[in-house]
Amino acid sequence: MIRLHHVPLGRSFRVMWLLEELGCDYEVAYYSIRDGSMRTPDFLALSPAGRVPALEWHDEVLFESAAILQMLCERHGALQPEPGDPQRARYLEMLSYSETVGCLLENLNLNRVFLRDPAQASPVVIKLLTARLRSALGAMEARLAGEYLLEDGFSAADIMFAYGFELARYYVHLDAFPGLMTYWERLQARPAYQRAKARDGVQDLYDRDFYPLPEG
Ligand SMILES: N[C@@H](CCC(=O)N[C@@H](CS)C(=O)NCC(=O)O)C(=O)O
Repeated sequence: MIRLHHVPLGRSFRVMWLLEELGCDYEVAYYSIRDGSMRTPDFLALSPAGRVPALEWHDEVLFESAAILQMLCERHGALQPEPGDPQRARYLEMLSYSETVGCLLENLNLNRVFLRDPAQASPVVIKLLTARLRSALGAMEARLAGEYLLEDGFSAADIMFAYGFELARYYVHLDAFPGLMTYWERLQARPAYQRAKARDGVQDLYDRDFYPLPEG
């Protein structure tokens, strides 16, 4: 039995996409960050910090997207360079770097989307976080050499990173990163990505397509 605990457009989408790439059969339990469903004792027993993803994998329960991706790749012997492979270090670097991007997005979300009173948001912090996000993406634009993050082809590192790139569009103009845009279009064409998108659900995080920088 595989059950993914998921928020539409949340980091749990990474796991959903990988499960589709691996051809797994899985159930989805849907949550919202806004309705308290992630603070129930039942959910906290699965994910102590009340976060998604959490994955029930037969008789195990795991949280943290990078760890879940890593576990799934290991169990399937797929979509990651094995220990000892020359691409392994770059792969691990990209798994972690994706959460550098993820944390910037999370802090932008807190300031721009989740505060009940928008007046509590800090324009200075928003500008700083947006600049840091732009620079984190710029570093990847310069790094991207071939079709995917690793020379050997598509891997779970692409899933980790591309999820953040998809969300960054709410805060930065992605046409500033033409290399990443081409890469992103290539990933979106993958049948497994499209199957995952069909199961993602309706997001209730963002209420507009783009959040421009505050005035001043
Ligand atoms: N580093 C964790 C972060 C998980 C995380 O923060 N997930 C968000 C959704 S993208 C969440 O569940 N937030 C709920 C909350 O902050 O209450 C991972 O990659 O799994």
